[in-house]
Amino acid sequence: MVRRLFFACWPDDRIREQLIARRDLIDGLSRRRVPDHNLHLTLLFLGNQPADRLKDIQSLADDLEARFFALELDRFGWFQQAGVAWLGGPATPGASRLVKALAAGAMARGLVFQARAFQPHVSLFRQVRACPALPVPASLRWPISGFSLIESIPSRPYQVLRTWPLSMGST
Ligand code: 2AM
Repeated sequence: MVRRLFFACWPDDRIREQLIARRDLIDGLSRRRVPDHNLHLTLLFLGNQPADRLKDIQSLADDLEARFFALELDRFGWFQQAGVAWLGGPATPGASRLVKALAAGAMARGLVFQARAFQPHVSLFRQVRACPALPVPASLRWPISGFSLIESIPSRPYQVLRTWPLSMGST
């Protein structure tokens, strides 16, 4: 049995509202709007993993020491090939460190996954075949005080399996 898993920043209600407001600015790009309850920012996509590796996957997050950071989501974009329209921003050092540490922990445990370059984004619409010029949104500052392990099950809302806090001390 396999489970489709990824680590992500999961929005609280305030950030979700802000994401929805920005998604509304580009409404109608396609009929596949990402539902409110699925909005997230992927840190590391693990994909299908043997179910019996779930404990190892959690232990890699348990062992990780990472600090609070913030993301600035200040632009809309479009991944043409994937047909995804998104809200995103630059990869800050704190975010990149966390992604690297997650990937290193996954590799150290022998997990097989396809690492993609980290490009912070929240997917807003899928199946966007053509994209008009997009507006410039008001920048959204998203303080990231934790990260979550998420499971994707077809036709169901993403499930937050567990959340780990990030430490608040200065670097
Ligand atoms: P996307 O939103 O840009 O499509 C669940 O599928 C999450 O994992 C989505 O945020 C998705 O990104 C991301 N994802 C899916 N396949 C991926 C891959 N091969 N590499 C990195 N992220 C992936």
